[in-house]
Amino acid sequence: MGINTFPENFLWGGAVAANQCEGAYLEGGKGLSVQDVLPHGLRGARTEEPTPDNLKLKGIDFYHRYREDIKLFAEMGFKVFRTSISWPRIFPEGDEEQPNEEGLLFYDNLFDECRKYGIEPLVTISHYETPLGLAKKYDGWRSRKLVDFFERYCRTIFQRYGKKVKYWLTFNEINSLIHAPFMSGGIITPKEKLTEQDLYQAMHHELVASALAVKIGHEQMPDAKIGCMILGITAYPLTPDPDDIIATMMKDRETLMFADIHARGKYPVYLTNMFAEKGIRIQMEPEDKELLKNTVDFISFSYYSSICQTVHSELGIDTGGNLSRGYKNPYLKASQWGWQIDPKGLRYTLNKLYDRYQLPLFIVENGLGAVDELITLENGEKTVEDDYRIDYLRQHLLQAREAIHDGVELLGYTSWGCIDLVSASTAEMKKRYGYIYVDRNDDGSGSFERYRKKSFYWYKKVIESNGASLDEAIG
Ligand code: BGP
Repeated sequence: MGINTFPENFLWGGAVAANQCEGAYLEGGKGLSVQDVLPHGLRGARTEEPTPDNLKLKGIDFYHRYREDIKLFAEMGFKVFRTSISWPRIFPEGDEEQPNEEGLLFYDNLFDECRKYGIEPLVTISHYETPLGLAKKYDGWRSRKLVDFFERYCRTIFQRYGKKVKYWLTFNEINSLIHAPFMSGGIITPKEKLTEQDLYQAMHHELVASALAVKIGHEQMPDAKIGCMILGITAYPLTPDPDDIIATMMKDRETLMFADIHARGKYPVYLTNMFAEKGIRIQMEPEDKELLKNTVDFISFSYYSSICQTVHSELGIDTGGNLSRGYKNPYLKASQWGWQIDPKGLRYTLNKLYDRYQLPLFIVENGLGAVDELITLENGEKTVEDDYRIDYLRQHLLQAREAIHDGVELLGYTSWGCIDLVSASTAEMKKRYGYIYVDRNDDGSGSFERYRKKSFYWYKKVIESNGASLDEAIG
């Protein structure tokens, strides 16, 4: 391998999640998921029933158009495609004894379609789509019972897809449970009524379930690679004040504690001490300690931006944003949604994680959510001239390459929302990430037609050249 290249078998691709693209929310025997009653993402309240303003109910109609979409991914040269299995397609209420065959068949076909083009599926087992039945009956992951239902779900899908899927992720952004208990953990009790004890207990259940998935996954599929997935928010000190350094270390731990447990197989001392200080007592079952020792094969994470930390709140400006907030970095620009753009932070994050765990890493989300304008070229082709997106992705990939040069073992890169989809935090269509434009709008209008953006051709070239074309200026 040359100095400035990506490894030979680097897994180039893109990522989506079932709930943000499939639609068909009641087809094929699917039950409701928490997303079906969250029409406005994290911005608005949960509804009692699905409402027509919820764009996720139809998504981008991927359920019916996946063949066309995978063909487009293949045209770009994807080596890997990350998606999730919608848990309520397999177990509609979550607690059934037997799975829903029609749901299983859908993913059989989807993975076969990927394989047809030599695309490796990378599957998230739980991506913010806990069956609503489990939320209503058990208060989601607050209940230990969820570990059993999750185990049944994992055994079912490992058994069924073990020969088609090699790469698995347990919980999407597992650390988000603390910030978004309903969306991330199916916890129906309002956030303001939850104590830290409640949240960390739910977190413990997910961590045990994640380790159990690794254990049974390895037993059922000896060649499988199973990773955790962390919301990769990197914090910098706003000033050199040693108190800001410590504040930053504490902020980072909010993220790293999840990777620590997945990679080291036990709770770190700083966390158990924090529990003791706060009087938090985690109810553990006798087998939990042993179970947690089933550590992951690799660490995957999402990376969009970085934040600053400071004890001098008068010096900083709140970043706003969704899941993890901090202070603005005066050296960085932000996206239209206020997410600070920091490509070098990706190199830093990769190095930090690799130095800490010495495990292979996988960037499974990264990208720019932006408003796109569909235009018609002289030859009649419809497209989007998204140089801003190309620039964002190019800068990040160049930094990923630097990290590889630093010695980081990086398995692959799946940019987020490789085809436009409904956003998670705000449930909008106009926040687009894709290489492929989908004619679908916030008011529910649109034909669902697909169009290649300028970034489509750009990414195709990046993959074809295994990253060498990143050195070219944007044409
Ligand atoms: C992550 C989620 C994704 C995704 C992404 C972008 O937190 O794992 O599901 O959507 O963020 O966020 P948004 O869709 O809110 O722009």
